[in-house]
Amino acid sequence: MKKAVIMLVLAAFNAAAQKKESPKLKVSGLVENTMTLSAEELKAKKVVSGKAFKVVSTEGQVKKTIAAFRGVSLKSLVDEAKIVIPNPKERGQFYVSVTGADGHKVIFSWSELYNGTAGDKALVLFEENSQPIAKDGSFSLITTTDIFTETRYVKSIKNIEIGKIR
Ligand SMILES: Nc1nc2c(c(=O)[nH]1)N[C@H]1C(S)=C(S)[C@@H](COP(=O)(O)O)O[C@H]1N2
Ligand SMILES: [Mo]
Repeated sequence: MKKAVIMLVLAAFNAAAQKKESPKLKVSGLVENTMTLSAEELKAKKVVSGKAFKVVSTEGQVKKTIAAFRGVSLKSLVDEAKIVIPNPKERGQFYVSVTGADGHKVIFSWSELYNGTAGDKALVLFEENSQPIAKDGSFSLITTTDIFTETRYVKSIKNIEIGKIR
């Protein structure tokens, strides 16, 4: 009897260890709704697709090309999380930071997303080259309006955080 219980406990631990957690993307900071999203949940939102995104260095060298991609706009996620801006006059002081699993971090200003062209062109991808992004985690970020796109190409995104400059 005792042995059977131990076996059962071991089996349960084993099952838990084998169950692969799918990577999640966190949207947090100065927002009303903190969100934790899986690739499946992103797919259920308004999906944007495109072709031939070039990762270009600041010297103009093409580092690589993403043949086809699918994702959602960064702005749509920020909108859903809803930034808390108590004083609208200070909206130009807010930013959105995007951080990879290795700590690599880039930012977008509120004005870039809401007053400029990057708003609908900064994309959180769940598919690169028509495949789920497996190697580097589930999500990456591209900004198709950037000329030199390398700096804001973030692989394996883990966090999107809304903040305000001090
Ligand atoms: N998370 C993360 N993303 C990153 C980087 C990084 O170090 N960490 N480096 C950037 C730089 S400098 C380049 S050139 C490209 C390289 O992408 P690749 O390794 O897929 O060719 O990723 C960009 N995105
Ligand atoms: Mo680079």
